[in-house]
Amino acid sequence: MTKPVLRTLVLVALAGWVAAAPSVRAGQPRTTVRKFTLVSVQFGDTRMWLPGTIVVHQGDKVELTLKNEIPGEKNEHGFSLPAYGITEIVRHGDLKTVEFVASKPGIFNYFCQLDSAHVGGQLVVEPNR
Ligand SMILES: [Cu+2]
Repeated sequence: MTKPVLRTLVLVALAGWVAAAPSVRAGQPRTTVRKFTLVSVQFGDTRMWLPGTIVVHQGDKVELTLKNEIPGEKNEHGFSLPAYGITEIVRHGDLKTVEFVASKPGIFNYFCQLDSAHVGGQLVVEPNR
């Protein structure tokens, strides 16, 4: 094996090692990223966000992708999670992404803030021990 080829192989191996290294420093807790897709749907006359319950751990980074699949003339529905200061409008056919750190343990409601008749859901944040 020639020296330039060997050098290239070493550099590629090092780059892979660096890319695979965890992004946390020693002694710091690792952040878990929890991703969910929440879909606003209608069954019969009932409109709701599904899944109706999502469970994470305190300290998790939460990424929610919001989709509005409710048919009809009104093409905007809301997603509100007041405990984490989140209020969004989701248009039919668009995706909205929201991110937050689940810093507070507890059970928190999410719902459509535009239509009080919608069935809401709950974010469950399990406490750290
Ligand atoms: Cu709505």
